[in-house]
Amino acid sequence: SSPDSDGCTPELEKAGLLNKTKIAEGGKKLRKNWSPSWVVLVGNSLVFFKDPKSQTPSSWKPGNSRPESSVDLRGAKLHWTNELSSKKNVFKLRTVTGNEFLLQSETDSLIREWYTTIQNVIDRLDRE
Ligand code: I3S
Repeated sequence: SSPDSDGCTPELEKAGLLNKTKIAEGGKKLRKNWSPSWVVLVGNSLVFFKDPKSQTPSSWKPGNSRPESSVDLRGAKLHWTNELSSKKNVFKLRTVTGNEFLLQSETDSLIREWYTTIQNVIDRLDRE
């Protein structure tokens, strides 16, 4: 059986290293500050961890490490953007509470996978 045969642990959808910056908090614009972040998509949340070097896909669990922040994906919006950064492969994530993040990877296929996987979770939550 799977390690979560009781179904009490939310499903780990995806984990990996992305460049991240928060650009708004509650609708208020913030100064950009890009940094690498270990990003974990689990259940209805996108969870950010600070120190990518100490993270592995199995170390996201509560108690194993402390998330920097966590984003509720219910009602969130994703948009590819060429205007908000000079970097390539950037999309914006906006939460219902008006928090906005840019996520980026130099690897086209990788950032497309993240976009699709996060959008699938948002779509699933929209149908609930
Ligand atoms: O939107 P901006 O102001 O061009 O964003 C750049 C700044 O955040 C810059 O930091 P300083 O304001 O301390 O110079 C960053 O180093 C750049 O990476 C930001 O631009 P990009 O195009 O990389 O998102």
